[in-house]
Amino acid sequence: PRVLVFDSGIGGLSVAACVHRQTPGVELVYLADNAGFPYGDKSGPAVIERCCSLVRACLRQYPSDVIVVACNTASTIVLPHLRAMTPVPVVGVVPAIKPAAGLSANRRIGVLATPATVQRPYLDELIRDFAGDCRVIRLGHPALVQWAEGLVEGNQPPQAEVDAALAPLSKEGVDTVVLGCTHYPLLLPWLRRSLPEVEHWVDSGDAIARRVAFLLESSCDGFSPLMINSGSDQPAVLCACFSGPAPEGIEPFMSGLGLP
Ligand code: DGN
Repeated sequence: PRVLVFDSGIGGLSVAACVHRQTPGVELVYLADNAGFPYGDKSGPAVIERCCSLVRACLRQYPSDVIVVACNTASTIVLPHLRAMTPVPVVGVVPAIKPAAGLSANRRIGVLATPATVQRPYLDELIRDFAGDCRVIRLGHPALVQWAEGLVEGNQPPQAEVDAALAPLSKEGVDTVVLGCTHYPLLLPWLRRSLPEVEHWVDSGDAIARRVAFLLESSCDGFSPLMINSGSDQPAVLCACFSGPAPEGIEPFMSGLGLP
């Protein structure tokens, strides 16, 4: 089986790493639209048009069994359009409000995402439906994705600026933070240093990986993640397709994530 994982840059690799851990025999095709990065400052229709045409082109070259939109910013708007375009099952990412509400002891949750995601009505609905009695503080910061992308070039995020960016969450005393952008798990060491009092950092990678495993089991004849885990030493294949020039540091960066 083959899974297409898609993001505007390297952020979706945090999700691809979870899919790889959960179903190691599956071939992963990673589509990084680094030419279109970042999606956070594009209009909704522009993001929809871009995602649909890139995924269509990528599926032609790499027919896939499941498509993962490993980008919260895109998932808030493109899923119905992709589903109308292809019969291949599409899995999107949403900020993990529900698990965070289950974990927070002091009932104060931070949602860290791109400025576009924090403003979308979709997030209002998730909070209304799943945050329960928790107070939710949203923080959209434009620089965090840029710092995560900089890791590919070997640039370390500036800790003092990360501290300043996260200060509103520290002020509110949140004990749980939702990583509502797939780039942010890549920044965890810096985020933890900024907010050492936070007990739970919650992202959606493992939940997405479980959903992908379930879809593969029901759609691919004879595929069982358990069988592949124990019986196959075939490594997953990772091909990165870039719609612009591939950043030079991408290969060692991918191996750092445990991807071949
Ligand atoms: N990784 C994307 C997300 O989860 O929202 C953000 C990337 C972007 O283009 N802003």
